[in-house]
Amino acid sequence: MQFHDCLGSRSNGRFVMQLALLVAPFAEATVGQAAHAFPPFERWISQKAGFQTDCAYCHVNPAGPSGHGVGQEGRLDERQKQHLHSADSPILNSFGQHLLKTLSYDKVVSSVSDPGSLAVQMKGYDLDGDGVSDGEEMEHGTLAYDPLSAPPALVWMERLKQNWSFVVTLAVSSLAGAAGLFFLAMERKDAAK
Ligand SMILES: [Ca+2]
Repeated sequence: MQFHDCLGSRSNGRFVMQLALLVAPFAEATVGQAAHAFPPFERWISQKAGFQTDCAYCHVNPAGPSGHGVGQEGRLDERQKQHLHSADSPILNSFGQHLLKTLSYDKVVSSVSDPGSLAVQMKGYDLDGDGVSDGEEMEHGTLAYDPLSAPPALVWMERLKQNWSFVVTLAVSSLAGAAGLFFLAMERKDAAK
């Protein structure tokens, strides 16, 4: 896997500037120490999450866009290739498309030198509506396009915030009920004497 894999291809000056970022992961692959070298975004998410993610975090194909498989460039027709860097890119999953739609292709690519800034920019969005922002999901490695994939603690906190009045009411009611039962028991105990 190369830099090209998780960012798509474009033959212009920006990629030349970003070439330096290619060198380290590509070198890892060529020296044979790793069969799989990780592009900056994938590597950042994996480091933050504490487990290995793959290109499927943003791309259709877990192996990235290079190749002839589903969601890879070799399988696209000319019309589809015209949309490679647009918000309806055929090589991106719904979160990848959401990133381009929200920030633009250029902003996403410019974040490659500081992947954490991409997560910061996405903290104002929640694509899957699970209550955990896209940026927080990136930091935890959970899928920002899947409401069933989210950090449990953050989901619990969000639900607590949304339902705090119900929780308080339930707690007060429970305490009142327990107190009532206690005094009733005490009264019966006194009456039995
Ligand atoms: Ca979310």
